[in-house]
Amino acid sequence: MTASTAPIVRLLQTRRPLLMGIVNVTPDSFHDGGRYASPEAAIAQSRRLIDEGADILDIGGESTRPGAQPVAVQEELVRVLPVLRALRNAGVLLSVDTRQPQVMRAALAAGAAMINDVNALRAPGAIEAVAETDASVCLMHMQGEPRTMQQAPRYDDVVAEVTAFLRQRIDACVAAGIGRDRIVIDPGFGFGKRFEDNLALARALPELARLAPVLVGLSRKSMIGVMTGRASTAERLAGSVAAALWAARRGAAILRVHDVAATRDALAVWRQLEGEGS
Ligand code: 7PJ
Repeated sequence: MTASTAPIVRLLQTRRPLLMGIVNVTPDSFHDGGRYASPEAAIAQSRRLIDEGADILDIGGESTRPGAQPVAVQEELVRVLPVLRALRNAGVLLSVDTRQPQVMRAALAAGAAMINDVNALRAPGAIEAVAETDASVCLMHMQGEPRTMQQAPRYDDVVAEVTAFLRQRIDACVAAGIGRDRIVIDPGFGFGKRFEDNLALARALPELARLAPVLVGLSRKSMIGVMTGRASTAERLAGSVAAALWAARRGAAILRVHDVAATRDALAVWRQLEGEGS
């Protein structure tokens, strides 16, 4: 496959934004931790998200919510690989949410077409694991690491710092042989960010989108809780859909969501009201 036909780019040429459905094969993720912890439950949830219209599934075996403890590579593999194997011919692009080069390699060999790394391929060996394949990658900004990142996030100029970081990570990937058309970026809402940092980054989406296609993950996050006064993630659906629409209108290329059907319906209505067809 040549770089110009990288699957994510091909998909983005046909539809924007793409919907990425979240599949957490974990006991402890912030919204649905434990609900799909067995491979069987995760596979069933994946099939539901495909039926709802997901373009991409993002399969994760390690929770990166604030305070989460790291997971052993072996455990991550046991969680993620059966799901990938079951879905490799399901007709959607499969992404794996991992920070571990060993997991990246195994996942790509098992049929994943994209690596979603909240650590932006900074682990030793991570860039090489992706560069040696034709997979796409999402490079996310995070200040600190999940266990402690929300304790005291601080920035002098959050937009400038996140932009500089993402630009530097894009350059590192390109230098290692990952074509620009395989790269997606993400400001990392909630990853070592205060409420006001998240807001500033959301408002900077059009600027960020000039660097590379932008993936936006706001679904059910605490920022939505703050804006709606909804303490429980279960009550943040409407707020999350509003945020997804808003992000889509400001250039988000991929929306990472728990609720594919609701987000898709909202986008369809918005588009047709705007006179853009469906
Ligand atoms: C994100 C993510 C995000 C990307 C998580 C959750 C929390 N990856 N992984 N962007 N969030 N790229 O499931 O919402 O915002 S874990």
